[in-house]
Amino acid sequence: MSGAVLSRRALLLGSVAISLGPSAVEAQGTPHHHAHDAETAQAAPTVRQPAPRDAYVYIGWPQDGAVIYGTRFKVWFGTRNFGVAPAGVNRMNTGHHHILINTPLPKLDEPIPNNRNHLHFGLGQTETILELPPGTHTLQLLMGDADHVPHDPPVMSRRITITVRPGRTPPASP
Ligand SMILES: [Cu+2]
Repeated sequence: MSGAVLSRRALLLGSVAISLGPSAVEAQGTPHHHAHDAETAQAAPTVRQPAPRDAYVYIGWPQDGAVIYGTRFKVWFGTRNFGVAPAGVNRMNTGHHHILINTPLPKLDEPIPNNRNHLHFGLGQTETILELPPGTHTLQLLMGDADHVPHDPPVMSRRITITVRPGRTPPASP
């Protein structure tokens, strides 16, 4: 199995090298640990769990286009025809939430990255308090399975745009 993965990687690398031509030499000059990261990602399970066609997830609050006063604000998540389960729990038609902040969709056949633009809610949370600087931001929800891999088809919300303004509104929740 790992042999198949390796050969697929080799094919991918080969095609990249061909399409990039001379600049591929520069790309290969990137530090070695990047290659190791790629290996780690490839070694992780990449079988995508099925999701019902009618499953969806949405951002209950804030709404698309909202102007929010205060850099700390609550976000809550909703699902339909799909359940929430903590990370590590394999159960059909469930997953845990991820918020993508100011970033496009990640690769759907790999675990969702874990960084400030990709927040995991691996305990099964359905709301959070975000802290974002003043300005315009995009938010999108994407469910991941027990191993943080998006389902097939992906269960994700629309990407919304919000504007955060400095201000002193009372917190939305205690
Ligand atoms: Cu996750």
